[in-house]
Amino acid sequence: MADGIATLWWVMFAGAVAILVVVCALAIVPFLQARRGDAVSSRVPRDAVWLAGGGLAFPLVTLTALMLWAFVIEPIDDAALTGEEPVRIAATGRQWAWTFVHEDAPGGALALDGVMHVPAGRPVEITLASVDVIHSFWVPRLAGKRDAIPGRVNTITVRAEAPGTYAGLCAEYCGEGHAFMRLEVVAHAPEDYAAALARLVADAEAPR
Ligand SMILES: [Cu+2]
Repeated sequence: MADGIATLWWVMFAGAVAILVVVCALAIVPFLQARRGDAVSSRVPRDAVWLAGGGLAFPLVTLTALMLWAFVIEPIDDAALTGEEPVRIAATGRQWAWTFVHEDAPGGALALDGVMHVPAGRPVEITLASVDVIHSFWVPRLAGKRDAIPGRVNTITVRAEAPGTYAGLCAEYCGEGHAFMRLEVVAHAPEDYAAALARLVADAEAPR
């Protein structure tokens, strides 16, 4: 989820900065030694040590550690959210809008354009479909992006930790209206969710 992705990003950033600093420091060493008139050959390790250590061992260790972090240790995957019965919402992308069908709404299903209502603190299983081209569902504060592909149904499970409004957008270029293909996730306090859905259903049914 979004927390895991952010943590992974910071770990990679810190690692990249550390490597950059060390490489820059090592690059300066020969110049300093030459300036002091030291015999370079007696101070620095031989080429083979640099090649095996810096060229093979170091990348192998750091990249393996990062891969383990990404795939094993840090569970970014939806699996982190299993175990609790999710709220189900069916999302459909089209040029250029999202429709969200709230399957748990009283009286069947409530379809809303551009806005999705969820309970905070509970997993929400969102199925993603498209009726025309590839779109991508992305709410940065909740999770990574996931594509909505014509002819198949993808699933993403998210959880809003606190009540509030979370902005989202289509993250796959889908035509001239792509930039305006936005969405909102409104998270309600869990105890208010049923009432909020009932209110939305009543609004949708009210004559205009
Ligand atoms: Cu798009």
